[in-house]
Amino acid sequence: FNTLQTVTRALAENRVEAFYQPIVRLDTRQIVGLEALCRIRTDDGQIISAGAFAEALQDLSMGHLLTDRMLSQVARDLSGWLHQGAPLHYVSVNVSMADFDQGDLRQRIGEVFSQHGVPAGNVVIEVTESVYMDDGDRKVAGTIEDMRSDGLKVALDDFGTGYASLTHLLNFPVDIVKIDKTFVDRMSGGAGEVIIKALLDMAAGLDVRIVAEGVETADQALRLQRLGCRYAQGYLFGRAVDHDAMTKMLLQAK
Ligand code: G
Ligand code: G
Ligand code: MN
Ligand code: NA
Repeated sequence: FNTLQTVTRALAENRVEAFYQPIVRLDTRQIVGLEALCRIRTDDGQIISAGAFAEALQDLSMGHLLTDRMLSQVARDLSGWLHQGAPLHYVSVNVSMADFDQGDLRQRIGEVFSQHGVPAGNVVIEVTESVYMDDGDRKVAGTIEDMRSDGLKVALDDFGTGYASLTHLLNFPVDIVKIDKTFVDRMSGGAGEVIIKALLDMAAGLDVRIVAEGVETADQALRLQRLGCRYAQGYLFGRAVDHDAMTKMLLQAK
């Protein structure tokens, strides 16, 4: 399995695809947003998840090609869903350091969504904590500031996995913080719960929205809700599915 070769072929053969995982309100379980996750469909119809080609997503010469593919599908899909009146506030797209290094991320995003008539406010750009950590020259910080002034929303992904997580919130103002699954996993044990509580208190002061990730059990959902967490994502609410399956789900919820 040569990753870059597999991905190059998949791009050429149009087998790179955005799947969508729901992000819900914990109290009503209504879908508020979707996270777009990159998938490859093999010749025989199998689905390869992004984890298996993470190397390509980070690659300087290939990462932006995958991101462009994701952005244009997401723009088209989101435009369709909004026109059909789907009760959906946003779709979030993951970007990597390779995208920031490319230098024209802000323009690429702006163009593709305006081509499809999608307002910037319906788009969330997810940036992982590791990208923030590598930003010595504040190039990422500058791009994020510009994107937010364009009306795009920005989410800090995998929050809590790096050191100095709290410092990042001061240096990089964002709209959404996604609490990493590792804290949700350790919630019933105690420590994770304390940390989530502290983050929620801080969020209230900073005017950021918190999304808990990787929620798999009803017990976790209940504990999060008791702590005052309003939004969550995870297998309990749904896995990532393709455009057609998500369309059915959204129109059912209408
Ligand atoms: O979907 P999955 O669990 O396989 O994702 C594994 C990792 O790949 C996650 O960290 C996720 O954020 C990342 N990922 C998924 N889709 C994309 C994408 O389109 N671009 C980037 N940069 N990362 C993605
Ligand atoms: O790094 P990021 O948060 O973007 O990663 C999202 C990844 O987490 C995706 O690959 C998605 O498939 C995976 N994921 C989403 N919900 C759950 C969950 O409830 N449990 C587990 N184990 N993985 C999840
Ligand atoms: Mn993400
Ligand atoms: Na994450």
